[in-house]
Amino acid sequence: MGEKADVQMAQNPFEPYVESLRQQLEEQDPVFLIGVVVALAVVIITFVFLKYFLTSKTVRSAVLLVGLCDSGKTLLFSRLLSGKFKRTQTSITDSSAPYKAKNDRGSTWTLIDLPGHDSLRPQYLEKFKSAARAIVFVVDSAIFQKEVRDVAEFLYNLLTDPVISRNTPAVLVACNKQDVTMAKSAKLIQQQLEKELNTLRVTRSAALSSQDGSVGRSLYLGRKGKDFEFSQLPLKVEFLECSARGSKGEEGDADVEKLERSLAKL
Ligand SMILES: Nc1nc2c(ncn2[C@@H]2O[C@H](COP(=O)(O)OP(=O)(O)O)[C@@H](O)[C@H]2O)c(=O)[nH]1
Ligand SMILES: [Mg+2]
Repeated sequence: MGEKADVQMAQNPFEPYVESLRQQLEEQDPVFLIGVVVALAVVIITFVFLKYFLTSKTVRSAVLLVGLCDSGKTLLFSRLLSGKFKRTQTSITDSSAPYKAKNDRGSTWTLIDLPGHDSLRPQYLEKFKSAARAIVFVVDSAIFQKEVRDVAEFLYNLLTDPVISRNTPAVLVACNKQDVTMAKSAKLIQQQLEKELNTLRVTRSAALSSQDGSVGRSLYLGRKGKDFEFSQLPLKVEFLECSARGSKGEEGDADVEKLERSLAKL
């Protein structure tokens, strides 16, 4: 019996190496061994987490239409889905439908029209923000001058939201109603919003710190000590012009090509 084992040992060419490795390991400091095990564990856990985060990103497939009341979200919603003009009613609930992006991959997003009314907005945003792959922020360019304050506040709340700044969905600012003669251009709207957000972030963080004495919870928008620009944000903010109504009125096509192109790139 003992002879048999000896023969087997002699046959295994790796046996001497394994044996010396075992001896070396035994000579090592146990702290070193624990270190090796911990390092391996950390690497494995990192991989599992990475995989989890990457897959959870692909799960996010909602495209949210948000914006103040009457900015044209519901009309954009039906234009993107069917191309048809619809007389809209004030929406009090959300509606959603699958939207096929115009790209080769044939990506399908869930387009969600959120009600714009002030009292309903937070609860619906809360419901869908974690699923957002992109947020289409619709602005009424025709009366932008009058609404700039409200638009900036809404955008500020969106951009400083902890879930949104963690998930970093693409934000597409759709400067709608470009068919109206007095409509402001996307460039001008961007500049005005940057100016407005620049002051808003100072007043907001000051108000917060005087309230509870800490600024830890709130997120400071952009870079400190520099004038605010959208390019400072961790998420991509893109400004584009569109007209859900279109220049030819209700019978004609909408002018939403730029928006469709951006949605195809998501
Ligand atoms: N002139 C013009 N009117 C628009 C445009 N988009 C929407 N509207 C009108 O603006 C009003 C509000 O649109 P709606 O889609 O209900 O806005 P919502 O409250 O954001 O859903 C409706 O009377 C639309 O016909 C546009 O691009 N140009
Ligand atoms: Mg609506």
